[in-house]
Amino acid sequence: MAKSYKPRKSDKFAFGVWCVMNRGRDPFGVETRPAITGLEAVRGLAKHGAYGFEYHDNDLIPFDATAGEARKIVAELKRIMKSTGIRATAGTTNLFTHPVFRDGAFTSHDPEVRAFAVQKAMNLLDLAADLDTRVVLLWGGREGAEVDGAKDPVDALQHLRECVNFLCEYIIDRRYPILLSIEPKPNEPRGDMYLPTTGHALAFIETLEHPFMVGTNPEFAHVKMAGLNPYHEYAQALEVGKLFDVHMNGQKVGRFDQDMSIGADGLKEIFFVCKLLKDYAYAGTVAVDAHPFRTEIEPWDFVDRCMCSWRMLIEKVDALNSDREYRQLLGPLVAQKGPLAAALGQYTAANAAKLRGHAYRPDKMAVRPLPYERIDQIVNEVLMGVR
Ligand code: GLT
Ligand code: MN
Repeated sequence: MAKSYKPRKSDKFAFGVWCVMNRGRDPFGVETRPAITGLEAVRGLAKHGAYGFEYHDNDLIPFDATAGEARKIVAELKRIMKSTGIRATAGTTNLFTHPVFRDGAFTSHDPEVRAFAVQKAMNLLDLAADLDTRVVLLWGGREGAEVDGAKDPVDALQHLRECVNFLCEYIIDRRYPILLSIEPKPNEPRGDMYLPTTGHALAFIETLEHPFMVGTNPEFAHVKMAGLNPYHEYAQALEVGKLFDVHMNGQKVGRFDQDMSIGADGLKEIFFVCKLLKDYAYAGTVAVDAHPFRTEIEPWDFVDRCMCSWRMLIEKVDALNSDREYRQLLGPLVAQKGPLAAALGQYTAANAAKLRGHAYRPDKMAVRPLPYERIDQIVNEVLMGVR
């Protein structure tokens, strides 16, 4: 790897430990990589220069571990964190693997299943507080449906709201400095999942009792599965101060959840996500949620490559933002001021009269230059390294 693209702590790269632990199993084939434990994954990530790691409760502590076993694992994890400096940047509760969650956790019909899910999430919040994790993700892996005759989505959303409200109160009660982040996904593993996009998550958050405690972490692959534009999705969360984390990867549009490396597909699209985060000084972690190709025997080329690609993207963002021709073309378009722009800023009777009274010339307005072919070509030239 070229030296200048090595990760720096200031890049704030984080990886899901589950990404590194992923063994290449898919619906048609068994594992192609040997098992590694969560602790080994954390150690490896630290060695490869990651700033942080994200974890599920059960990536670190097996579902059926005793309290004593859990204590031992957490003690060892803390030792690794202390000696390497790696941080536990985000945590989450696995509410999708065990068959008890086969028809949802927070959206199950069964109140005992919902209560068990909330208990598991409260335990995860305790662990997160202990590890100084500030963001806890809510990815509703099983929150969805295949059979619309079997579940009313209004009921499901109400159950979900009740559980998230409960967890917010728990965080407040315990005085944990933790924010919750909803990760939207349109489908897979469920036929349809609740809160399928960033917009759905943002609308839902506003209906909570403590909306300020809850944000969202869009995932590049999930946005592309829905056939939407990642730049726009991330922007919508960022614009309202709700971009609490980001999950990055590569993905072909409309496919199953491929979770490929950053840059493996959708280079131009992820370039614009990178530009958004840079342009608006996003301060959170850049978390990779992907897995090595099934053809890999071990995960570390994947880890290095994702961080390297992101750093190259940052370099390209800087190149575009400082490109003279790009600035000359774009500058005048975005910086148009004048009395009409000012009047649009606030409704008053006088401003409405101003807008009404202006002598518009739509035929003239319709032919003002918009040099978008040239702008897009400059972007491509920057990305292809020929400028
Ligand atoms: C799972 C999923 C991810 C979520 C993780 C958090 S687990 O791998 O594909 O997108 O972020 O639970
Ligand atoms: Mn994710």
